[in-house]
Amino acid sequence: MIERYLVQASTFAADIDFVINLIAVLVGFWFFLTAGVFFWLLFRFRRRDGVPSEYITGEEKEHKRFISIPHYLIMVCDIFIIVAAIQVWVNVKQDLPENPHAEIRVIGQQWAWTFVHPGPDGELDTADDIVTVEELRVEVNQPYVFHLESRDVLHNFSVPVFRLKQDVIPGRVITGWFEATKTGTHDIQCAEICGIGHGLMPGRIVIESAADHAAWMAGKAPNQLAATVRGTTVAATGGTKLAAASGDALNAN
Ligand SMILES: [Cu+2]
Repeated sequence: MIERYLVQASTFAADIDFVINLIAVLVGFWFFLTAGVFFWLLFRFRRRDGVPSEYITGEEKEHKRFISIPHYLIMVCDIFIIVAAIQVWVNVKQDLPENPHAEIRVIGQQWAWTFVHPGPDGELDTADDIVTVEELRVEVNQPYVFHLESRDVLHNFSVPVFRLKQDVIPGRVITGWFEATKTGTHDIQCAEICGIGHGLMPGRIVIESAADHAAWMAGKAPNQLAATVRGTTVAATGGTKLAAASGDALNAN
């Protein structure tokens, strides 16, 4: 259902859509059933002249089963949802790829995203790191590990086409992964209210072929931002250093 409106562009997007669809179908079934029964009862037992209302305590067995039987059936539905959700959770949030193609750093701040790419040597925190603001570039069909950091408040790194959403918490480095399955340019959003400019915190992810990605990298000399971000984390002292160095670039936006 969801992929008709928003393309699936990561290896786990279909799994997450499956869980959302499963919940929608199971909860939707009970919602429409109970709403239907409710309105039917309202109509069937509406006030009528000369018919006194019946007093029901709900304690008799034949009355109680109208609650207990649906209750047990709904609990069976819950088991399906929990099993599916845990499987997807472990795959997406607990496990990390053993041999990631590259590691990237994603830094949220009021109100922009900064991305640190490892550069041609494939290693973060080296001289050839490529730092961009509001544009993340990755190679298609390659697993990436990302490290999320915040320079100020709570943000949330959200890539809707990946079905990826992860809180970014100041003082912590949160690690996760993704593997893109389609080339293209898509939105990155902040999905946590982070201040007055929250809605103006856009980013984009450019998913490209290996050749295009190599060409982009070759044409991108390591810049001054990279030298400053290198070897620092926001959790430590790097936050203020980065702020000073990237101020010009960010203010230009
Ligand atoms: Cu934000």
